[in-house]
Amino acid sequence: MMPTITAFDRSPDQGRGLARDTRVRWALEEVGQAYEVRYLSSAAMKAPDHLAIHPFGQIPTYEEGSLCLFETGSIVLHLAERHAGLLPGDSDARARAISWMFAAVNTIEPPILDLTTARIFEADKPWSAERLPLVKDRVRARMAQLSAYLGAAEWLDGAFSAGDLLMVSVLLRLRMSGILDEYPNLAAYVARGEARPAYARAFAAQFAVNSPS
Ligand code: GTB
Repeated sequence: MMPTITAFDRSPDQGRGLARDTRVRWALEEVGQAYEVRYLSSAAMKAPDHLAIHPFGQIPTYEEGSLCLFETGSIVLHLAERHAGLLPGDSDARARAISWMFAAVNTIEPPILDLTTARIFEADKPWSAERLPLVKDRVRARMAQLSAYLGAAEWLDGAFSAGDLLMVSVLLRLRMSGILDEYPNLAAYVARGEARPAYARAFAAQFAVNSPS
């Protein structure tokens, strides 16, 4: 059965691939699963039909027959468990890859989101300039740890996995701040992720809908 995901009818990022449907599209492309997209306006995201499948009224969601999922971590894990290619066969390596999935969305993404909030949504607050260096330092602290762990490795734990897919997707959001480039091995890691044909297909699919015309 062909799954259906939801996405912004027009992403505010104008096709830069930062909205979270891109990571779900990427996982679908990695495993070779065709999919459909239902595009939603901001109002439609908060309407009862959508709230019935996403309690927080957000995108993306994933529907496959009677199964409805929300949260990108859980959607990518579902795809990785049902299809070959995103999790190792060895059970210990699989558990480690899942740890990296959680690390991406639970440990690395929150300070990056906080930075986005500080740079964009709180920029006009009187305390913004004073707070921003603290927020950047928290991001840099995590980046330094991740950079030290990755070292010269190609991926986080052996072969490319769903852990890398989520980690690259999260790190991509740092690029605009300039902080990603302060860690050349992380910048190269993100570039390796973006160079994967499946990522290119996912990016192109969302770009076709969101790019300014
Ligand atoms: N934890 C959830 C998950 O991982 O699925 C978070 C989902 C989420 O934040 N979805 C956002 C959303 O639906 C879209 S991706 N927001 C609408 C709302 O909450 O009402 C976040 C996002 C939005 C815009 C940009 N951008 O313009 O660059 C980037 C990312």
